[in-house]
Amino acid sequence: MKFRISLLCTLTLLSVSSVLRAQEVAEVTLTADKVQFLYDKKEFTVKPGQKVKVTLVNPADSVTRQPHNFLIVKPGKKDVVGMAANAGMADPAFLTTKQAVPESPEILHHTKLVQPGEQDTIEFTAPEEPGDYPYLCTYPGHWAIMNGVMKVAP
Ligand SMILES: [Cu+2]
Repeated sequence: MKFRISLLCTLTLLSVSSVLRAQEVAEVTLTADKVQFLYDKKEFTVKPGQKVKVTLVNPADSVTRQPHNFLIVKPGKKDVVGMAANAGMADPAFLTTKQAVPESPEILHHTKLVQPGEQDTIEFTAPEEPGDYPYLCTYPGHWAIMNGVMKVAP
């Protein structure tokens, strides 16, 4: 009887650990360029429904002193969100309270506006739907070149 219970426990632990492996967190660090408006990665890949941890690092630079952020948006919506960011400049709170994040239903997740020498980490669950999910920096004027793609693929 004791043997059977311990076997059952072992089997349960084994299945739990294989589930955990499948749900391994995808940890991604994006570092902004010190001078140009660029991330150091143009793409990264995660699995559908996977837990994802993204850290945006903004290296200090005494010359540019440039803040950046990181937004993931729905497939095909990079330009719409980028244009909304350009329009956001009319709002005095855009670069402060709003962290340069425009109001748009196309935005899935975002960091705060990361100042030089700082970093921010966000955690989210990847979409279940495979596809190319654009990411971009919505500090005005950056998004057209400061962007990339999070690929969701099984
Ligand atoms: Cu930027």
